Amino acid sequence: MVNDCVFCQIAAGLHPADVVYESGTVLAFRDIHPQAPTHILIIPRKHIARIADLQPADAAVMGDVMIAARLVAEQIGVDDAFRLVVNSGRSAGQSVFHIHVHLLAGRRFGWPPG
Ligand code: DGP
Repeated sequence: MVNDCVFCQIAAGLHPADVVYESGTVLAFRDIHPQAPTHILIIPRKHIARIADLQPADAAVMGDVMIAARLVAEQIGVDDAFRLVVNSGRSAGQSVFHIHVHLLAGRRFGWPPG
């Protein structure tokens, strides 16, 4: 755990969050600034700052993150249509440096993304 990382704090139960799914390796909770009617963040419990920092040893936990995205989409009834977004690096829009997958649903999404 990285003490000054808010997502590590949420994973440790030290910071409040509206948790919708948890397992030994993954946590999913509602985004505090939703960009769609459904906006959930799926994180590995392990602190990894960015996709750009991933190592081969992280393959299993990142697989767990993607499977959790599918489970959460089913659980909340949006599995017919949803978007997953991962920002890596500040210029790409990343503001919290603990990997998170945004699960967005409940409205139409444009392409290409902004
Ligand atoms: P990104 O810009 O891709 O790094 O997304 C970070 C997201 O995290 C952003 O949509 C807002 C959300 N967020 C930041 N701090 C908190 C928090 O303390 N709790 C929750 N639930 N979401 C947070």
